[in-house]
Amino acid sequence: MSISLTRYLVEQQRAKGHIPSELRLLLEVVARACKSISQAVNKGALGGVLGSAHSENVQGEVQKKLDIIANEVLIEANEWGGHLAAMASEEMDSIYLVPNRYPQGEYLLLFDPLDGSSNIDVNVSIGTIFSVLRKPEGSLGVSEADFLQPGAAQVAAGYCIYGPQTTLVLTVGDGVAMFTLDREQGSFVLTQEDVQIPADTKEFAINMSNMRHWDTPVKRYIDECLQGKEGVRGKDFNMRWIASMVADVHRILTRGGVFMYPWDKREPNKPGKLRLMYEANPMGWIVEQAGGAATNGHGRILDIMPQQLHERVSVILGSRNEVERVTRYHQESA
Ligand code: P6P
Repeated sequence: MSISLTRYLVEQQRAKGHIPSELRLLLEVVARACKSISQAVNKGALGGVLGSAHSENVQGEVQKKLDIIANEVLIEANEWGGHLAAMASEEMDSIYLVPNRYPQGEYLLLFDPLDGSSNIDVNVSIGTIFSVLRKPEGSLGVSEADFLQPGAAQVAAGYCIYGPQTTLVLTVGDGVAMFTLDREQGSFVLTQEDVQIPADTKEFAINMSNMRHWDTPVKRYIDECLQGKEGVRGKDFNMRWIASMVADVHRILTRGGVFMYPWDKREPNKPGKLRLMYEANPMGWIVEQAGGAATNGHGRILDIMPQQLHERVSVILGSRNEVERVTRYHQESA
């Protein structure tokens, strides 16, 4: 007998008590928005939604039409519910305050509405990543500063991967659960709970074309993987790089692995490519909740105190023993 997302959230609240009704509403509304995004993504060329929107986002990246559609779907789905005070998105320079015509809630929602959008036009899995924070007590209005909380302060985090299946992956701090979209019923059905990432792995994910720009500890780690059985690791490694963080992270949650987008010399002033608030923090928490680890090479990602809404960070996450090894190599070379 299948368990729907709603039933799961209600029963988790009854058993554990950390999904108050406002948070449950938020998660159900986000899931419904992901269903709409999945429909738009699945139409592809038939929906006239492929290609560029001929505009740039705050990162200076060309926006795809689906990036903007996904962003609008998430805003419209969430602004009326009374559960949110404001939202922040990779696709918007500044925060989005819930309009005065709607009641304000206690939660802040951050999202990358369609991560991996360079893969949209080539039909490779992409996804929506979201993170939920509480609005700080006492603050009257809402400002960008209210969002600048460490990842450890998240009350919920998740992603939805639009691949051969549309799967919603969620944590509220009590492990990780996966829900697969049943298109006939139009609902997300629980297909895995208590997800566990193996502590060891033989698979690494990194964009090898950047090798000449990497810092010493990353070069050392990857060189050892490439030496295989004959080298210090005593085993052969496999490599994957989908260039869609949601897809690479989903593989790691499913069978282990280590994902790395480290700092490199191309733009020395940038700590990394990926964004802290709505990519590294939600994914880092999900990975930790599944028994893995997530660091920036020096410390736990979830302990980083954000300075800016769209700041970037170096990311090493996945199978705990491998993340600890890469982090140790950074500390030894510091
Ligand atoms: P590169 C997608 O644009 C993204 O933000 C992540 O989803 C992905 O892991 C990374 O960038 C891919 O970057 O430099 O390999 O194209």
